[in-house]
Amino acid sequence: MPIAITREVSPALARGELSFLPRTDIDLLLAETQHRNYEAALEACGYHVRALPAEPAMPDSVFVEDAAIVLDELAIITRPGAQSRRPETPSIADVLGEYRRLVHIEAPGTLDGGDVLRIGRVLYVGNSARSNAEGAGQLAQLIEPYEYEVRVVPFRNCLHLKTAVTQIAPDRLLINPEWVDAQHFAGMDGLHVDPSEPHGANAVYLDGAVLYPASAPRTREKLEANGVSIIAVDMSETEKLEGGVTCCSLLLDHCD
Ligand code: CIR
Repeated sequence: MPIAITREVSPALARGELSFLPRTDIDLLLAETQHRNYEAALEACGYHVRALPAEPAMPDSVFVEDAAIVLDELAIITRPGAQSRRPETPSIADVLGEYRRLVHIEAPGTLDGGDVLRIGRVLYVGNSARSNAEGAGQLAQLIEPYEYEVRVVPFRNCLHLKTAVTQIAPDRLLINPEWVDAQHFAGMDGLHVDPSEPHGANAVYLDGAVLYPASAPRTREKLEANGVSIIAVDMSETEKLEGGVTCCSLLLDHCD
């Protein structure tokens, strides 16, 4: 059965890192309810959810995606670019070690999982304030024996590469063309977000459906008109901390 690793919302969520958005009030109870609904949506899609306990001293720890990159053959434990987030990785390594061989990004490399978009055997790595060239280089060396390759992608004006682009079908991306250029993704067709929904490019591509934020209804209409089946989730509170739908889980699709 496929597994989704999640972590309960930290009571300190409101003190999380912010790079591009102004700080606004967080409704913690609502954030917890929304997170449970997100987990329920993953369960409805066939995932067994393993929810780690909340970490009161780690405000951004609900965003488990940044702590690791999971491939079928191994998992890479990252070294997050924000110092405040580095304590998040050991507990993720503990649980991932039950399912995968583990390797680690080491200093001075930095890498956030949100900057890594895997399409087949290619891992596109965003060149960001969180993920440096050393981190991307280490990742390339660690996965090369398994016949994966890394391609570094420049982007602008948002936190992570996957804020700007994610996969929604075998050969199709959902993309904000203001933040990343489609030409970096050879062989992929790009569907543009509605210009009024710049954060609408972050979607979780599941078998047969796409988990998608309720905050981007116009882009959702466009997706549905293009035959994409949507499971909508309201993530308004974690979105205030620059998190999207990909950020709150690590998905392990092959768990024999
Ligand atoms: C941060 O700045 O690190 C958090 N406030 C948000 C992380 C979102 N993670 C992601 O997009 N993968």
